[in-house]
Amino acid sequence: MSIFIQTRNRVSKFLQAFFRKKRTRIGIYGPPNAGKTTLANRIARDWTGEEMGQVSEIPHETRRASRKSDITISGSNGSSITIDIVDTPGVTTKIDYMEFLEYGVTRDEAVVRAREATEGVAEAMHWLREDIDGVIYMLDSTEDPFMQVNIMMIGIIESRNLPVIIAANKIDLPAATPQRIRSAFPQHPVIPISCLEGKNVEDLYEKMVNHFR
Ligand SMILES: Nc1nc2c(ncn2[C@@H]2O[C@H](COP(=O)(O)OP(=O)(O)O)[C@@H](O)[C@H]2O)c(=O)[nH]1
Ligand SMILES: [Mg+2]
Repeated sequence: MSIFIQTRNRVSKFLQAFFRKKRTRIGIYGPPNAGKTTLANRIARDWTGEEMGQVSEIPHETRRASRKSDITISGSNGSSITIDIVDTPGVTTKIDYMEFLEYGVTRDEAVVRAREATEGVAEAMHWLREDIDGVIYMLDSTEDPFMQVNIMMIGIIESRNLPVIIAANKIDLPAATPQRIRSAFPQHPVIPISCLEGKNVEDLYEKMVNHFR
């Protein structure tokens, strides 16, 4: 090998190491019960073999953001990304402890839950400002996508110029209308999925590899 090529290779290795992109942090945002933790667990399970967090039908089960680092996702064309997945509490504009009482939680527990959930939302918003490189915005396809909180959150994400993929979840349910989500947010890629059954999650992984690089 000529000395020129050797030197060039060495320089390019050095530059690669020097400018190595920091890890990409992907936050999963969206309203309570959309399936964020179910997705985080599925991603973690599919690519690392471990679960992340507790899934529950009680709103605000996830009250603190939780993170799993160094997950490498590969696409079909051989490219891959290494990401940290951040599962966030559901963002709402109103958290009422009364809402937990319906799920058999005691009054005292419900008050604590509501307070923790409020702090969790503030924390998730802080992360969005400071610490996130891309967003999976998770929606339940059986719900109205035009909820005020969705419009507000997508607006904040856009104002930060963060790449976003909208996951239209729960397409296994007969009432699911992912096309409503598509027409609500035509400016962003929308991937219809079922986190529960695993339907189309491969499409989501493929999109993540290409969109978050
Ligand atoms: N039918 C259906 N239910 C789902 C799906 N994904 C999540 N769920 C359910 O929705 C509820 C809320 O899920 P969770 O992941 O805790 O939502 P989070 O609040 O957004 O983190 C749980 O009962 C899940 O089992 C899905 O694809 N289809
Ligand atoms: Mg959750």
